[in-house]
Amino acid sequence: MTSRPGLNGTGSGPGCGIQDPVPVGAVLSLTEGAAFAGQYQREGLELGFKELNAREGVRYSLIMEDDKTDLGEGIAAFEKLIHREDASIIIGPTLSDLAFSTFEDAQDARTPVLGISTTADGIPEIGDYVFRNSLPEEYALAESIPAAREALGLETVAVLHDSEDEFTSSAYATMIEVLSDEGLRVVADENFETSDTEFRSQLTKIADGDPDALVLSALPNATIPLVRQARELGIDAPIVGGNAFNSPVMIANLDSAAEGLIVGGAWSSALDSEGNAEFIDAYIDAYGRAPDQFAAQAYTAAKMIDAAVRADCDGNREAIKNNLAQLDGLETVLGTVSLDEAGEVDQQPVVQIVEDGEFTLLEG
Ligand code: 1QQ
Repeated sequence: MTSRPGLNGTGSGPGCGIQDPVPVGAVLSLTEGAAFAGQYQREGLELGFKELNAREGVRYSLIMEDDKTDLGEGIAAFEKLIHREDASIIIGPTLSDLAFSTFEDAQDARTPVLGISTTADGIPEIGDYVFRNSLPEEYALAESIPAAREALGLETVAVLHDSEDEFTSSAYATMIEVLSDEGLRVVADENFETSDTEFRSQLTKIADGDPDALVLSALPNATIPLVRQARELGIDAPIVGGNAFNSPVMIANLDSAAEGLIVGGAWSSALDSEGNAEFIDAYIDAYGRAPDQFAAQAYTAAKMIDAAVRADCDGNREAIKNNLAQLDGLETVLGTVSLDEAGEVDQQPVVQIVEDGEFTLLEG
C-alpha cells in the first residue's frame, strides 16, 4: 500500500493534526480458549482509543476481529486487515501460537504489528515490522523463579508443561534454564497436550518426587483441571506459573488452589506508574470490573501507537513502523516502556503472589 495523503498531517506531538482517522486493526481471541485474556484486551483497547479520540488532532478507527483462538481464523483476520481494511498497524493476536505465521504475513506486507500478550521467544526477530509490549516469558521467569525460591525456601521442583502450544513450550524451555541457573533440582518433568483434561498419570509421578513447588507452563483450560487433580491427589505444593496465570479468571477458577501462586508479569494494580490509578478507575467505571495485566498491556498499546503517530504526525504504516522503532522511555501504566532495535520491549517486570484470592506484589 502506498502512503495515504489523508493520514499525513501537519504539526507535531500534541499539536499534530491528521485529516483521516488512522485505521488500527486488532486481532484478538474474543471467544474460545484464550478469551480469558482476549476479552480484557478488547476492553483495554477500547478504553485506550476512546481516551485518545477525545483529544484534539488525531482520531483512530479501531477494527477488531475475533480469531476464535484458531490459527486459520487468525490468518484470515490478518489478511482482511492488511489487504482490505488497509490497517496502518495491527495489534494482537492474543496467543504466541497464532503470532508466528500471522506476523510473517504482516512482515511480508510491510504492515507493522504490536503484540500485547505474545511472550514466546523469537517473536521480535520475525522482522523489522514486528514489535511487542508483551513482556517476554524469559524476563518474567528470570524474576519470578528466584523470587519464589527465596520466598518459599525452595530446593526441589516438578515441572509440567503443554508441549503442543508455542508459548507454553517456549516458556518451558526458559523455565528449565532458569531452574538450572538457580540451582533448583527438577525431581519430575512431565508434559501433556493443549486439549487434555486428565493428568493423573503425570501427577502420580510428580507426587512420588515430593517437590517443594510445581512449575507450570499451561493455558487455563488445562490448568484448571490439572491443579484440581493435583490437590485431590494430595499434592499441595505452591505453584509458580507462566504468563497465563496473570489472569483473575484463572485465579477465580482455581479458587483456594491458587493461594500462594507466584507469577511474573508486566503490570500490577499496585504499581505506582503514570496514570495507573486513573486507568483502574476509568476501567471499573466503563466495564464494572477491575482491569488485569492483559487489559493494561492493551491500553498501553494504544498510547504507544499514538506516540508513534504523533512523532512525525503521520498515520501511515511506514511512519508508524519507523517511530515505534524509536520509542524510548514512554511513561505508561506498565511503567517506563521502550522498544529496542529488534522491536522488543524494555520494561521492569513485577512478581506477584496470590493471597486471599487477590494478586499482591511480591516485588517489582
Ligand atoms: C502467549 C501468552 C498467553 C498466555 C497469552 C494469553 O503469553 O501466548 O505468549
